[in-house]
Amino acid sequence: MTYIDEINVSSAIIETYMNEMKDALVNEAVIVGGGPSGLAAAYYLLKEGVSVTLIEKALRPGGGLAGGGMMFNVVVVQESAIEILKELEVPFKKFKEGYFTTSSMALLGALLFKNMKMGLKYFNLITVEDVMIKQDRVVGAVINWSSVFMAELHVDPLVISSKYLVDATGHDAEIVHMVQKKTKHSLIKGEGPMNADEAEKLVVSGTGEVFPGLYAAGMSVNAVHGYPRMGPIFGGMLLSGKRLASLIIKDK
Ligand code: 48F
Repeated sequence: MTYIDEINVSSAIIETYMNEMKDALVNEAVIVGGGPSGLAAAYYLLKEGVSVTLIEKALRPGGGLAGGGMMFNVVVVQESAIEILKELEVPFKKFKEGYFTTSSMALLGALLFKNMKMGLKYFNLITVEDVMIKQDRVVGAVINWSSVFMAELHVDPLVISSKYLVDATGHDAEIVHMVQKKTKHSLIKGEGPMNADEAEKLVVSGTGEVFPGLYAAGMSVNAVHGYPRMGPIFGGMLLSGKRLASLIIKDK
């Protein structure tokens, strides 16, 4: 039996993490937000061999997926996205014609596990606080420890580069807001009221490039275009991530 030396444990963590972070300085795709759309986009990009770095400001992954609907950790998925659940090997049940339910934990677990197996570079507890724009194109993300913001410290950030930066930050479309503020281009209309049927279609059709080098997926799409919200039906989030990946792959 190997004697367990605490210094070796610390050293293993520091060295491994720093090597992974160094590996993530120059990137093809950087996804901001580890909610359902960001995780689905990562899955379909990785599947096609695109390297992906995902930055998540929270401790735990999943964004709004983990809490299901009003903390009932069940989500509804419609017929058009059932193929994705099958592909991810997520168990689901038919509720009635066109409506299926699954555990938000099973969906989150499957997305994360499959992504990590394919080499996703996932960094939690890091916040994207700004973007790098050169020659009118978004070319990177400005990052800092989330704890810096929580403690209201004044600490300068670091930068990672991106060929494709994806705003998957949810209802607030935080990254598009940053680009709007810095470029003075009007990019955000603001999310509309609840209308699940419309919102689920529009979130998919509206997914795409918002500014050169910057893409929107998931709820940030609806915030950008002024589309409605949809509540705890998640097929649109998965399909938006899938569409985002196909657009980036086409553009490569
Ligand atoms: O909110 P979120 O789950 O976004 P989404 O993928 O899915 C929306 C649904 O959960 C739900 C819905 C669908 O029925 O309406 O709300 O569009 O995940 C967004 C993630 O982005 C992280 C945040 O912590 C969350 O996990 N995030 C937000 N801003 C930043 C960020 C930032 N500046 N830097 C890093 N992560």
